[in-house]
Amino acid sequence: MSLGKEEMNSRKRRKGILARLLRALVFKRETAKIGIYGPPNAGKTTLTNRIIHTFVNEYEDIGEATAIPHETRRAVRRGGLVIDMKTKLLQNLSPNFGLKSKSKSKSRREKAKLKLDVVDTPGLATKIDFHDFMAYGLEEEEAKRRAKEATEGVIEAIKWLDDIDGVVLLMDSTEDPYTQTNIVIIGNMEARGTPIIIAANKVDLPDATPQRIINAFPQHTVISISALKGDNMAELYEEMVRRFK
Ligand SMILES: Nc1nc2c(ncn2[C@@H]2O[C@H](COP(=O)(O)OP(=O)(O)O)[C@@H](O)[C@H]2O)c(=O)[nH]1
Ligand SMILES: [Mg+2]
Repeated sequence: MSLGKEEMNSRKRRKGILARLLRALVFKRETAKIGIYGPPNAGKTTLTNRIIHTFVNEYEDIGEATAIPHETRRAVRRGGLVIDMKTKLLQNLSPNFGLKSKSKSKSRREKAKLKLDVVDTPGLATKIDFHDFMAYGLEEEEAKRRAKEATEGVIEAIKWLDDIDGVVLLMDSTEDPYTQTNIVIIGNMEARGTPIIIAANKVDLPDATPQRIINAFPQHTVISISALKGDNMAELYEEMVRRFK
């Protein structure tokens, strides 16, 4: 007798959650590997750069943020970051960052740290067409090479999921969130039991409607941010420490 799809998914999810719990209990995970995922141009590289500028080094970039889709064609990892809730004022973090609740004891606050490796991933897409690159002024040969690399990048990003403890899934709030790509990524992560935070990016733009994202994925936490301007980053970091620790 073959199992129903629902049952299979639910078993898979239970297995994923169990494995995660066991790992957390037995190995007391020291460092969480956090993947920055999302469709092309959602702002993954911009966000990863900002996290590194804030918590490691103002002058280090993981990669270049550009308007050309699929500019990041390999997953890039930066290890050894610490999000420390005592860090107060770096790049637009509010002066009260990490000190929100007066009732929190000092020791609890000190523990509110997340050691992490961030992985900036290539954009996930269900369709990659070299003509789209030509629209950015690339020659046909170069456009075809990029399209091939972008396709390999998507596969690489999905493979990385096996090694990832938590995902920040970025979406562009000016675009329709209800895409096949977003639905497939979310379904995949839910089945694995991987914790997800959805970041509704680009809220600095006048036509941003993060509410559409909230409505599309009501089962998930959605934090509105501007990775470019630095808006609301403290909320995102706090949620990351809470969820991924
Ligand atoms: N207005 C605005 N633009 C952004 C924001 N985040 C990224 N961008 C722009 O969106 C484009 C794609 O960003 P990038 O980080 O390369 O996206 P990736 O493909 O997901 O890595 C670039 O031109 C960025 O400057 C944001 O919060 N607001
Ligand atoms: Mg990128």
